[in-house]
Amino acid sequence: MKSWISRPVPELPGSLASLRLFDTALGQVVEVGHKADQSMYVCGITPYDATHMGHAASYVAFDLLNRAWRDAGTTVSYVQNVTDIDDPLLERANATGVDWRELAASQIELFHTDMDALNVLAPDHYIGAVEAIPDIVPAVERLIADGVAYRVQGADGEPDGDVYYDVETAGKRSDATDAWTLGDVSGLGEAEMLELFAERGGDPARPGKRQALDPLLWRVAREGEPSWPGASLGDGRPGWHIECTVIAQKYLPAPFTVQGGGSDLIFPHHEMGAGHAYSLAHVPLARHYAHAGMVGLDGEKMSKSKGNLVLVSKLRAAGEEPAAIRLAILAHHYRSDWSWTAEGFAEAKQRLATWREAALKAPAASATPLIAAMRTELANDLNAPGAIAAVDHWAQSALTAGAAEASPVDGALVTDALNALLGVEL
Ligand code: 5CA
Ligand code: ZN
Repeated sequence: MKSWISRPVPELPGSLASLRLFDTALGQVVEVGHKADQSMYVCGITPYDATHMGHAASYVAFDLLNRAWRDAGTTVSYVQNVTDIDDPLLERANATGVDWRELAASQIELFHTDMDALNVLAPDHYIGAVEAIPDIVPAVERLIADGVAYRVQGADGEPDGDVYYDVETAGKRSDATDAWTLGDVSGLGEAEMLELFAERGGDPARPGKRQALDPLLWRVAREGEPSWPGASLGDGRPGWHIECTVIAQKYLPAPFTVQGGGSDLIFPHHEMGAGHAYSLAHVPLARHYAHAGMVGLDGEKMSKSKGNLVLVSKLRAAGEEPAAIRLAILAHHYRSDWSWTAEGFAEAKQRLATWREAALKAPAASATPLIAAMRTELANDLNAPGAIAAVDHWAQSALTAGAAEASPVDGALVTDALNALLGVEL
């Protein structure tokens, strides 16, 4: 599928030192390691209500990682999916009387426009679930052949043949130190897993499953639902986790460096995806799992059902500047849960105006130490608020020094650094 197009990233003198990142599975900040090539997979949208501030914040978070790596002189392979077939998309399409394909296409288009506006670098491969089906089918067939997936007999009017992943059997397959067992990514206990599984698309009570937590791999065709050829599986459509696993395995090295998404993807999505991947490839899917915090509105969870979505496109249509939206997001550490507020946005707009004024009055020799300070902050688990504080500090001294001492060279360099490292265009 076509992606959006990245805006150019200015080259800066010097480079970022090696990066430390919080690893969800290890529960601590780790050295990511300085390599010539890094790779990341960031879970994409399910295109029915794009792009709210929570989505935007998760892509801006991993854009910081992308930019930090690039600044360190690293080549980055970046893959993102789009869940262009899944229950929530079909439910929304049915509820609103829109064809699911049209709904998906329109929301994907909107998402790309928003990502471009927010200066988020585009993935190298942008892959839809539907286009991945020819790769997903043989993967599911292999899992069945290997005895870690099974078909369920239909009950209560459901057809026979839905395929589920056997988490228990899969987890016992290998005693290699890097082998996956349930809980390795999320670190959750069974009760928490059961609750989240039901909340986030799982079907713990489905009759015929071996374990309540077994996730769906292939859903055979139902009347009135779209389906695709599934070879020995029969016509149907893929489950959610296998989609990301198969796309990541096809387009990235095994293991790739970072699997990213919002913290609501830790379980079951990234947990199960890691399991699927290990069962298929016998190596871990990713070296590190990283997650961005959840964004709410004025202290409440942002959700379509509550009608409290803050959409990037709506703000843009109201004439708000994308750079200010991005700066409002970056004022919060990517791992924290936070709320979008009018005050927070007003502060970001004010800050952007201050920085613009300061760039015209940048003191001589002020850019190099500022860039070093920003790099130090960003290398420390992508501490954007720390980097922002460094820029604020620099801006205050620039504005105090007065225009007489202004150095256009430094102003230009700081402007480049804000763009290259934070993605904020002055
Ligand atoms: N298509 C799947 C991933 S394969 C999906 O979760 N789509 S999504 O549209 O629901 O979410 C896209 C990304 O935005 C995910 O990384 C998700 O964790 C993140 N996200 C969703 N809601 C929020 C929120 N309120 N705050 C922060 N991030 C969010
Ligand atoms: Zn995903």
